Amino acid sequence: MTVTITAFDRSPDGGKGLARDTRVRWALEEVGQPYEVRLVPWAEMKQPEHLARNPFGQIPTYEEDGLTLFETGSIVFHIAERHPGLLPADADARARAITWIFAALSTVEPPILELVTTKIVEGDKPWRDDRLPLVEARIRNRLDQLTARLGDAEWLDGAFSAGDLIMVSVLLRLKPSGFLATLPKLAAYVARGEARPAYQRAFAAQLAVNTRPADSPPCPRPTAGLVSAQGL
Ligand code: GTB
Repeated sequence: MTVTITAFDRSPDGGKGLARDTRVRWALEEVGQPYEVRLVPWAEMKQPEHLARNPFGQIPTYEEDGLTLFETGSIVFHIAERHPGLLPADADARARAITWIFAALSTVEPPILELVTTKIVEGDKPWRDDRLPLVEARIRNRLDQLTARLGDAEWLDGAFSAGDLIMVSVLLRLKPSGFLATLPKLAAYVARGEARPAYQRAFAAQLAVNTRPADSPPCPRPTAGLVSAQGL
């Protein structure tokens, strides 16, 4: 089976691992599935070739023997369904782990993305200063609720699962904001995720892409060049 994902040719974060291909890389590393990476330059993200993979012209996408997927949650869920290691065998435990994928993406991540929007995208707008405390309060509320549920457990529901993978990935986006520093249990949860060897490999692979020399050959057109995940 050949798996190919897409990633930014150069991520705006310069390799901090915040672009969402890191989540997919992490899932593939957890299950031991080798993969190739198709680097998509900005100029090509909204071109027909990439829109055929993702109608919104975004990364990451996932291609596997004729199947093309987009949306990180769906991709990670698919990987977890096809390989052992990211979802429990017990049907109820599996349903709960899947619930955490949805909770991370639809309940925890939205206010975190609002923070990025308020601070960066709308940073020069007149409403920024009024809006920021409201957004921060919404995040704090979610993090307090999550902390209460996590308690002293290592992971959200028994063994590490795709739900934890997505939740840790979502929370990593908060690192620069200082929120996690005020919530030691949640910070330790995120640190446990980051310490996993599979995360480390995923992070290193995206870092290599995003820190390759500026004068390295330009990314070839997607159909022409598949770059090995380990090869960069
Ligand atoms: N819901 C989709 C999913 O989960 O797959 C969202 C995908 C998405 O937002 N993709 C972004 C993208 O392609 C990259 S990850 N953006 C280009 C576009 O929309 O035209 C989001 C992201 C980008 C950059 C940083 N960064 O530099 O810190 C962090 C996260």
